[in-house]
Amino acid sequence: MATNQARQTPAISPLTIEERTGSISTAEIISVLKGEITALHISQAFSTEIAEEITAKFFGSPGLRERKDGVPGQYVGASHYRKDAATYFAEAETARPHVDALFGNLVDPVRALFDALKRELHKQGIELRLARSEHGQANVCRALSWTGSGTFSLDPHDDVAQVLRAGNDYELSAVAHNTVAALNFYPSMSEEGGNLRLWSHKPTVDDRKSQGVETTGYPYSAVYLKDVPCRDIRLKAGDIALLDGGFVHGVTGQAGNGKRRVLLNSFFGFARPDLVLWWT
Ligand SMILES: O=C(O)CCC(=O)C(=O)O
Ligand SMILES: [Fe+2]
Repeated sequence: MATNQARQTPAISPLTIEERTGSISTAEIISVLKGEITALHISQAFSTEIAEEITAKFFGSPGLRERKDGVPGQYVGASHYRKDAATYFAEAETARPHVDALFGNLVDPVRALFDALKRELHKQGIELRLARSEHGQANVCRALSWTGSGTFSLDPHDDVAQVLRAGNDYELSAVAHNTVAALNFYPSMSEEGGNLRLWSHKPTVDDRKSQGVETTGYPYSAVYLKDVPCRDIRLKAGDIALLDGGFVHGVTGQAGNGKRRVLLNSFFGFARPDLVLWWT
């Protein structure tokens, strides 16, 4: 029997969002990783100087590319989305000098967070490391600027489908059964819009099948999400957002005639009780 897409009713899961100003702590990161809270928004989490350096280096990067995988955007770095492990890790190796160059000679705040989390998890008997294969290893982050126009500059999606369907040649597939945490640093923000919108819904495999997004988790239609409550996280340059990527989320349309929205993104999660993997 063919499934009627509009008839599949999304189950509602409550959102727990914490928002504050200051420095992110490893305890907060671990609470998202363990699925205790849905999202964390830290305002003014890193300096304007670093934000401006990353933004300038991103737009001037010789490694800046247009996405060609059906998601409108520009990027520096590598995305595992819709790629086999050999292709992804080879791209990660090639892109590494460009990712490293985004920070100029300033200290990379994503790596600083990674190192702090690694130390804390180590104390708890848990290893944190970059995902790897015989073809290479993941980078600490990738940089992105979405170029979709209309209601969303990045359409509603979840980050789990791409992990679940990453394929057996990826060690990170195991993380899909736990929380896939998505970490975003925002070096630049459009004057209006560009909000991170979260819907009160964590799609199952059946939900994805009904929407024809089983392997990608992208994009969920307006009809499907129509009766699902949502909340917007309003972002500024210098903010960090950390979320459970299993919840449907997207980026609202952007306006204003100046600044482009840029983020640094990474994913991480438990592959085993004693191992957390990190990738992009
Ligand atoms: O740009 C954002 O705020 C969200 C990015 C995102 O959801 C993703 O890269 O999967
Ligand atoms: Fe996402």
